[in-house]
Amino acid sequence: MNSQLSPSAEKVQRSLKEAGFDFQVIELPQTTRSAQEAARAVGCLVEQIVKSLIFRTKESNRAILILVSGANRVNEIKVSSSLGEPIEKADAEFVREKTGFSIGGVPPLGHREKLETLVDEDLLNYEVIWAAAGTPNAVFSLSPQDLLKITGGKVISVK
Ligand code: 5CA
Repeated sequence: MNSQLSPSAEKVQRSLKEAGFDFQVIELPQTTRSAQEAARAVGCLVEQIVKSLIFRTKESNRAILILVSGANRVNEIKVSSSLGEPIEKADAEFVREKTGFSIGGVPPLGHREKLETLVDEDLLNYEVIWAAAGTPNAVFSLSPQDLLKITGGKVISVK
């Protein structure tokens, strides 16, 4: 099973296993590049899709991973004030450098370095949510509680 995962999706599957979780990464024929597309591909609400967004702290140049419900937009002012430092959306190169993955497939775990992680409280409204798994057509499903376990993320209001 899953012997045909592409290398980036396989990397995520391995990270999940190493963290002690059984979640099955699946690669779909359809694109899951955006939250809308992922929701359509797996047949769930867009709110159940986990967007793994990388922000950059403007002063200390750190990467912050914000896991956002697919329908929400990050309020940068609000998150900045909770971090005590302004943030901005990272560019594609910074994302690749910090995570080892390309935009559209960035997973919530398995990054090159351990990232400080914030989790949108709205994701806790659903029993099952879906996250990207390394490529623009790879995903896996889990509960919001397990998302907190695998990421060590802190729940906040982001929108
Ligand atoms: N696979 C899907 C759903 S699981 C996914 O990865 N969605 S995502 O929202 O986490 O990733 C796409 C996000 O990347 C977009 O919402 C957008 O915020 C960001 N993005 C897209 N293009 C760029 C770009 N050129 N520079 C910086 N960020 C970008």
